[in-house]
Amino acid sequence: MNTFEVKDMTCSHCSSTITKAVKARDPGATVQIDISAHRVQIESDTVPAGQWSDVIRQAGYTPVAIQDGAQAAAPAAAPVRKGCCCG
Ligand SMILES: [Cu+2]
Repeated sequence: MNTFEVKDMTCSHCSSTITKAVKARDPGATVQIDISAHRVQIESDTVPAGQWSDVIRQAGYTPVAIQDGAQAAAPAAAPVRKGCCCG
């Protein structure tokens, strides 16, 4: 299980963009998104855990990896661009 906090994911458009990006990388992956908590959980048997933050970043969002049960750390850098028109 890979868990990310994605602060710039703010609506269902954002979550569908991220879901599509994940499915494009691994059609068999399971994606669980909680928009109000800005959480993305990805389960995949084939893609190494370290690659998912890049997948989310390339979709235009700013993921912060979360250890199980831990609080998200502050993002290392400001977002390159806003992920969505609604932000
Ligand atoms: Cu949005």
